Amino acid sequence: MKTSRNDLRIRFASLTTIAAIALFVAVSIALTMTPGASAASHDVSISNFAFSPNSITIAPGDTVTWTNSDGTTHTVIGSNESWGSGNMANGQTYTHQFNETGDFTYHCAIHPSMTGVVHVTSDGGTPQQPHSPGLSSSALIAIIAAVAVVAAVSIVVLWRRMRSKKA
Ligand SMILES: [Cu+2]
Repeated sequence: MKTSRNDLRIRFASLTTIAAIALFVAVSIALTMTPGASAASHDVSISNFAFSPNSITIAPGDTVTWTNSDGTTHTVIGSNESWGSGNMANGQTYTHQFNETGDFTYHCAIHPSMTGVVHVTSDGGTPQQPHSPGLSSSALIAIIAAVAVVAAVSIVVLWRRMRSKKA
């Protein structure tokens, strides 16, 4: 009796551990493989009457922060005027999030010769990673769900066995 109960306890413990590890691995894989999981922030400095860099490539959802490092007041205004800052004195910043892909040219409203462009591309300008097997997110969700269900069922079955043995 004692040995069998201990035996069950060991089996229960190892199964729980295995299930937990499997779940952890599945979630880790899913997180590393989910593209664009983290939005990046980019900095553009305004100095010597120029945007630096005056051309950047980012991914959708990324933000760009312009900082006026000149003693002169500048602005950042999109060419279509749908986005942009007000007057920026020295040290002031303006941040804009770009959610759609495209080329967004902009300039300084006070000094129109100051121009720049933000390229928003799906790969954010980084060379496409050799994205292993290319599992779709729905497939990943299915795998995670399956692992979770198997783990839960195993735990419940073993728990019940343990209780019935006890009784
Ligand atoms: Cu300016």
